[in-house]
Amino acid sequence: HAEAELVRAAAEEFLTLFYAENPQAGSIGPRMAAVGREIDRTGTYWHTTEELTFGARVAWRNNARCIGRLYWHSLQVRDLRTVSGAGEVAEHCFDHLREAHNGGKIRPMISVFAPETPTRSAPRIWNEQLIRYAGYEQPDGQSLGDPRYRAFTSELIRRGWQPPAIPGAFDVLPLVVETFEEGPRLFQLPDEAINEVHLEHPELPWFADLGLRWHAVPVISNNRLDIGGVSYPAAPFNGWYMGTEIGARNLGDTDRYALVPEVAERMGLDTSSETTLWRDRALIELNRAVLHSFSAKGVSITDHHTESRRFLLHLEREERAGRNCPADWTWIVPPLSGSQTPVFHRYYTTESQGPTFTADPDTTS
Ligand code: HEM
Ligand code: NRG
Repeated sequence: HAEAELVRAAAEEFLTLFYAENPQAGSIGPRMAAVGREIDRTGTYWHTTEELTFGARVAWRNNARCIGRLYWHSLQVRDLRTVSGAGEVAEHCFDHLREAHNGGKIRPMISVFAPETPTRSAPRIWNEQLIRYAGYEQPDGQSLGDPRYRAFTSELIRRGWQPPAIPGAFDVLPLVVETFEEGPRLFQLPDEAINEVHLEHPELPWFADLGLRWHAVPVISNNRLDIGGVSYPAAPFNGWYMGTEIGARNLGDTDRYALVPEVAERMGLDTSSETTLWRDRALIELNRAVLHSFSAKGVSITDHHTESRRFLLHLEREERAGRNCPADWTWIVPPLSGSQTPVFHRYYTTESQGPTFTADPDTTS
């Protein structure tokens, strides 16, 4: 029927790409026939480990929002497709955090859990990332923690999560794994899985007293991985941070930690007029603190100038390989000093191609 025909067409397109880019895999004919029969019988098919690995790497290579794609070929793929119980999924996510952190030398990695099939629904991770900080609205109306996760935090509390006795600005939320059989279940992260960097500034001694920190590894867990007609809703992946993600956006945005006014005040800047550019100056020091602290602790991080150059190198390589490389200007250009980076001064093609990552909307917000 219609559904199976869509799977068949997507499978054919993917296998054609796989065999074109992997000549050592031999000829496509027998595999295409076998996949066709498997789809006839079951409505879906099981990727070989090589196909899964290639598919995940190409989904990264295809993501128009990611500036870090130069290293797409180095992605390590953990094949966890036989894992579908909530407790097991959670345990493997914690292992992922440890393995990806790798003592600070972060390894780009993806854990692929059971696929969606016509007879069995796949596990799902509710959290946007494996590590996220709780957001609270306090009785006096003030916000504590990460405001972005206020609704999610309330939902978790409603479902039985107990925040620390004294709530803080950086309380790690539990992981929610939902399966058809078990429904949504909450799992507290073990301490060893949570690696964080306390923020200090290379020249401003008072900066450390702000008590700021951030987690070392961003593991995005709400993106669906689609490869050749097979969908993997739970496929958390990570690379390392670009400093601006933390220093400019997470800590700087007015609807996030909104730290610019406080930093400006501690710096003794003249905030009486916008024309002193006190916001810009404070934001720069926040970002210097992030890059400095991660480097000092030996945790992989990159700055937006270096990453922009690498991205253009990636584009050149893709072009030379005869491939289309979609990019979304509004996501690629860094939120700080955009025009000082080469990625600002040009346009990109945007048409999307599979395999893909797709951001699922938050389950609760
Ligand atoms: C988005 C950098 C690795 C897939 C982004 C963004 C940055 C970035 C700066 C924009 C984020 C934002 O504005 O919120 C990097 C760096 C990496 C890396 C420095 C280091 C290796 C990876 C890996 C994957 C990946 C390993 C997947 C296998 C994505 C996707 C998005 C994204 C899907 C869009 C996320 C969304 O829609 O919210 N990346 N990335 N990236 N990256 Fe990467
Ligand atoms: N801005 C988000 C993370 C988005 C993806 N960034 C990466 N991805 N670097 C934040 O937590 O600030 N990655 O896979 O490395």
